[in-house]
Amino acid sequence: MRVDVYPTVLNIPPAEDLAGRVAVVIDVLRATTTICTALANGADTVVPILTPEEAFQVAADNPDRMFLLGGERKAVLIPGFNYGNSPLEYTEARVKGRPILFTTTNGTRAIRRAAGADRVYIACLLNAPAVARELARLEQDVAICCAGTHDQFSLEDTACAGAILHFLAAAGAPVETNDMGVVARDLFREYDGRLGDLVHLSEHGQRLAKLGLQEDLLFCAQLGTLTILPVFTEGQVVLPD
Ligand code: 3SL
Ligand code: MG
Repeated sequence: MRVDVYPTVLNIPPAEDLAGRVAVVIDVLRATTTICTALANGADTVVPILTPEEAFQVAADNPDRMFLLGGERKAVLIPGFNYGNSPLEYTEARVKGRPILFTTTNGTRAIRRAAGADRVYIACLLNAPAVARELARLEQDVAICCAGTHDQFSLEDTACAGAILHFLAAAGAPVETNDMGVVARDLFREYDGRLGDLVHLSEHGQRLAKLGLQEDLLFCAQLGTLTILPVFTEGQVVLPD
């Protein structure tokens, strides 16, 4: 199977190039980690939305759905939203059974751009080994779509892509990859066992640390704590039955 890695939202192939492939979207800091955490804690669905204005509109048009509004701009809570983009905010007590409208700077854009693939998985370090096992089972070609930060390569998303390639190899899957995939796999292997260091070293990690969000960095750097496989389908991220 062929597993190519794309480093930023801008590099995500157009829908016609994703057709026939499985996509995996990654934004370790912090959108996909937060989405996975919310769903693991029982959120009904997470709807990736491109702008705060659109989120307010969808909530106003569907008062019966009782949507929660979550996300960030410049890494902080959007005025009028219920929660920001810290996975630690999405506790079971707050999200169980609730649908969430979610908008972030890079992550939700990446999810929406990957929509042309046959199936779109949402991944982060927490569920990377589980996603790799699922890809090995499917034996279909894969596009690993990193969100990156403001259209630039990011260490943490690339390492997570590398983790998926590493665990695919561990599962015995014969994988061909592109140059970005080779870099990603080597980066993960270099930092395996000290992903917290890598996340702290990353540019965006340092930005979040300056905002006092060190706990988020530690949380997002955990490897393999979840086995869920969220999929983006019909405009929303859900856990399949
Ligand atoms: O860009 C995004 O999608 C966010 O996850 C970035 S932040 O970590 O909330 O700043
Ligand atoms: Mg990010």
